[in-house]
Order: sequence, then C-alpha cells, then structure tokens
Amino acid sequence: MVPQLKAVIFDLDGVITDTAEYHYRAWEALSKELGIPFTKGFNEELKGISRMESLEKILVLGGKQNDFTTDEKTLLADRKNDYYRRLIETITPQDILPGIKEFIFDLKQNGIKMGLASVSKNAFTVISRLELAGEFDVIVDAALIQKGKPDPEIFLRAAEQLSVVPADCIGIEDAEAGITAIKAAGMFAVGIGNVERLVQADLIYHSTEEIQFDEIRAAFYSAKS
Ligand code: B16
Ligand code: MG
Repeated sequence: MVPQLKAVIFDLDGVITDTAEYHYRAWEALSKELGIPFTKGFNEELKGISRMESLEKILVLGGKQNDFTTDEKTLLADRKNDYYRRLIETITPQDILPGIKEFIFDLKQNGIKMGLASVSKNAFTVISRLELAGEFDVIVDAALIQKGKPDPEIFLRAAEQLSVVPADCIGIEDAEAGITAIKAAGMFAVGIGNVERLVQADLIYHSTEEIQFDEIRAAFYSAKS
C-alpha cells in the first residue's frame, strides 16, 4: 500500500508552546538548591525525557547519583514539578508558538487527523490552558506509557488510537530523543530547531514560524515515492 498522509502527531513542549523554557527554569532552580551547575546546553539533553530520568541525569552531572534514596529522589522530582506547575499557571492562548494555529487550520481543512504525543504528565493542563484540547482527535495519556522517548511507544500509541498506520503519519518534535522515537515508529519526522541536533529528521525548520503544510505534505509524498 502506498502511504497516504492521514495524521500529524505533535510533541507539546517546544513545538506547540515554549514550555521547554519552563522545564529548564524549574530544573535550574532545583539544581541550584542542590549545588549542581546546570546549563542551557545540558538542558537540551533533557528535552523529551521523563521527569525521573531527567533528575537522574542531573544528579550524575553533579556527581550526586548515590546521595539520595528512592523516596528522596521522588521528593526532589515533586519539588521540580511544583516549580514547573507554578510557571505554567500563567499560560494563555497567547503562548501558542507562531505558525502553529495556521498549521492546525490547514490540517483541519485537509482532513488530516491530529494527535498529541507528549510524555509530560502536565500535558493536558498545558493544552487546556492554551485552549487547544478540542482540536486534537487523540491526546495520549503519558501516565499509561511504559517507555519514554526515544522509545517509539508514545507515537505508536497515538497512531493506534487514531486508527492510522504509522507509515501514514507525520511526527513533529523539537527534541533529538523525540525525532529518534518518530523514526523508530516508522513515521515521517519533522524537526523544529537546530539542524545539527536533529539530523535524523526528514525535514527541519529552524522555528515553528516557518512551518508550511504544503511543503511538509510534498516532502512526505516525495520521501515515500
Ligand atoms: P513532566 P514532551 C517532555 O514533554 C519534556 O520535553 C521534558 O522536558 C519533561 O521532562 C517531560 O515532558 C516530562 O514532563 O515532568 O511535566 O511530566 O517534549 O514529550 O512534550
Ligand atoms: Mg519537546
């Protein structure tokens, strides 16, 4: 069967809105309290990675991986989440990244289904604050996902819930781990951000502002032919 574009599956943080910045600020605050030097560069490695895995990486960065019990780590992760939740309280529809509303409009006009594949347990809160919840045919519940990105599970789950085969889907991501997950799921990958970091993507835009539905559709079909 020749693939046909039927669905677009979005990452949330860094694609629909800039919550990637809020995750960064929340981890930065916690790292400071723990005396761990945390940089924007290191934060790139946490994009698309679950809360607990992110904490483990930060502790390794600070050489503190053996300093806390499992219960203490849970408290640290909860503290980061409190900081993050305080930051997302102020989100409004104005925080939808440029070009995304127009892209959603084009998808609807062309009868393309929409899915959300965010590993964030706060995804539904964010998408509701952006007033976009009604736009999605499927929002995968991150709590039901066993393996985070770069595992393809969340993208495969979205396709399954949309009743679409992976080859007929496009995934959009800003994180290296996310692009790896999309490719492992057998989907066409659109990357948002730095070309060097997102080399595996089939098509890359520097920012969401540049996204063009017609261009993405043409690239999808030419890759499949
Ligand atoms: P939470 P995505 C990911 O969301 C973020 O990129 C990552 O930085 C974060 O640690 C992860 O969600 C978990 O988020 O702590 O809110 O459950 O990129 O998959 O939309
Ligand atoms: Mg992201």
